[in-house]
Amino acid sequence: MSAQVQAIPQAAHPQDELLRTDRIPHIWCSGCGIGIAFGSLMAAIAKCDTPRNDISVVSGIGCTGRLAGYIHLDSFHTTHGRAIPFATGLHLVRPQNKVIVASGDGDLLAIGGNHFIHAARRNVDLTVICVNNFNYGMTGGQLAPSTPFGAKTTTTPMGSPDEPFNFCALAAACGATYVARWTALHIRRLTVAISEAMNKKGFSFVEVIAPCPTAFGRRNKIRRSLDLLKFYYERSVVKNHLAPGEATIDFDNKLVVGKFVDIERPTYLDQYDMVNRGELEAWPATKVDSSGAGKRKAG
Ligand SMILES: Cc1ncc(C[n+]2csc(CCOP(=O)(O)OP(=O)(O)O)c2C)c(N)n1
Ligand code: SF4
Repeated sequence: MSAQVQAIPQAAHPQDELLRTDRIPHIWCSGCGIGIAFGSLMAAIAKCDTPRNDISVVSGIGCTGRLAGYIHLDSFHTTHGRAIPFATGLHLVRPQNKVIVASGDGDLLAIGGNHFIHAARRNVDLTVICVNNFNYGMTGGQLAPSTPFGAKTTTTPMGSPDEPFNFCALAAACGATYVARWTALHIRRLTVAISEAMNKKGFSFVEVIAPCPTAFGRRNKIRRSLDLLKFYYERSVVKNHLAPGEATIDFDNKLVVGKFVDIERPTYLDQYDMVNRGELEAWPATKVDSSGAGKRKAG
């Protein structure tokens, strides 16, 4: 090499610090939306004041589940459907931690559905991010609880006969304190939503509508990731604070995105502490008349 030709320093990626670069290349297909959700999560973590040692990420199994393996934090790749119970245990032993769950729609709401509804009901202080690509990507594209009515999957080659869940309505009905949905093309709003969810006390939920060109798009004749992204984005209508039950995902009409819930309510640990410190009045709060007065006479 001549003296004039200098080696070009390798440019650092701005999020290198949060990446386990030794694990790259990742397994995701080109055009997969999980990478975008991952990028937003890293951007939200980069802005967060909590020390890195006090942030943990838990995921289950699936393409989205692989995320835990690529993030340079205390992260746990658990079993299929069990990210929420694992994260709940972690939160209970280290309540100072911010615990983030990143999960696919199948992992979180098919096999893991019961954990989701009960953690939201109890208001366990977790941030739950669901990458909703409308099918089981990792195992080849089977029907998920999010698959749109009529959409084709490997297990419903004629089209899905099932009505899908509205995850945001479900989370809100179960008591989540923060609920938002954005597509993978609303990157800035998605990043803000993840930041807000991380700063919210209680069960916060962010749904990311993401392309899976390989398994879902291909079967439904939208093979290119950009076409899928465009398909979702063009149908999306921003309706912040809309009642979550009305926040439909209707591909022939509107795919409603926005922040639907942002409320305060005592967390699971607040209530657990209150009860176990003996600060609770005896149940029931209203007195019961046990004198016998008011009893109906026999005969
Ligand atoms: C107990 C158990 N049942 C089934 C599987 C097979 N399995 C692995 S990933 C997966 C579904 C993944 O779909 P989703 O959660 O939507 O994530 P994606 O791959 O689409 O990101 C299934 C059924 C498993 N690993 N463990
Ligand atoms: S199969 Fe689908 S979800 Fe899985 S990495 Fe490929 S595009 Fe992404």
